[in-house]
Amino acid sequence: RLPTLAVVGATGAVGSVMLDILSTRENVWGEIRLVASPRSAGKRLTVRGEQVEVQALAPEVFDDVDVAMFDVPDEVSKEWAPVAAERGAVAVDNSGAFRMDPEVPLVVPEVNAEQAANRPRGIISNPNCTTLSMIVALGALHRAYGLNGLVVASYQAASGAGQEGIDTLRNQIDKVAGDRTLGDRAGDVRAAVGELGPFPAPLAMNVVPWAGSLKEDGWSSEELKVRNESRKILGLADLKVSATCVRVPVITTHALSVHASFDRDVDADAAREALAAAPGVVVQDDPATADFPTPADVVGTDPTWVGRIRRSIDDPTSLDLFLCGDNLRKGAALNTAQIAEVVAAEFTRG
Ligand code: 2RA
Repeated sequence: RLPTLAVVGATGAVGSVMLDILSTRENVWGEIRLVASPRSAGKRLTVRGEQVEVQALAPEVFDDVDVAMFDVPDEVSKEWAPVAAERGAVAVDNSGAFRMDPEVPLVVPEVNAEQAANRPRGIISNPNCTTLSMIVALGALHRAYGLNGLVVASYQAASGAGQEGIDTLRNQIDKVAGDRTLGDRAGDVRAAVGELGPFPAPLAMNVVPWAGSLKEDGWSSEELKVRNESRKILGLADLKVSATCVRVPVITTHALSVHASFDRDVDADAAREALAAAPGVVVQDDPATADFPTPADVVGTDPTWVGRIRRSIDDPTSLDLFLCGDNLRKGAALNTAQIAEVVAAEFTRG
């Protein structure tokens, strides 16, 4: 019997990418049930070429479900992932609700797939999209050299803030496009863009050094997620991590510039080879021909793209690199689907 899958949050920004991913990856599922808030119940969505009616979230939708994916806000996951688990499903959750729970594994299949089996609460967490956009490549470098420190600057896309983020950036771009008087006086862009939406400053024609909510000592929640989740996924409880998370006027695909320090001397060519050999990573690195990853070229693809790989001039044990990953695919839906497939393999193995 092929396992039954429920997709909770099927109508959201990540949910629609999930339906595309489930329709194009090798099919390992029997029934696929689509679930959303009562507001969206009754809608018909296409998955694997078939129309499926969306059901309202309720305990009974999890009956006979083997794996339930959640792409919903933290508070919805907090309440409903345990309900799915109680009813016998393995919950794969893409919210922040359980990521740092010691009884919930935080899984990136290319890095720590084996941890998916150790799930005392019946819940597996999917990391935050910013962590996910770099961690597959960093896992490969850790295996080669032993990672001991990260200094990260992110360049995060508007869609990380959901459909509201996308709509806000598009509306702001409409407002400033074609106005050649803007951009050389303080405040002129702010006056022109209108609604700020989920961002604390204008995003069109700007960069904003903020994502998430304010935590202790001036850190943002997003910066703490990059630190804490990287430590948990790599199994490096003392890894030194400093992150500065920045929003940029890109619709989809997060980019990161990373200074990574290791236990051993590194070599840029050997690092390129280790990255090129790693599953899920593509090296695009020839600055002489302007060949490096950018969000505009990477969006819609599955891998983590890496370029600008250099050995630090002042420290032979450090590498500097630039990474790009589609925050809605590997950063969210794809990694969730990959975790679910790891669990599905347990069912088909019997
Ligand atoms: C962001 N990482 O980009 C967050 C969303 N998960 O805002």
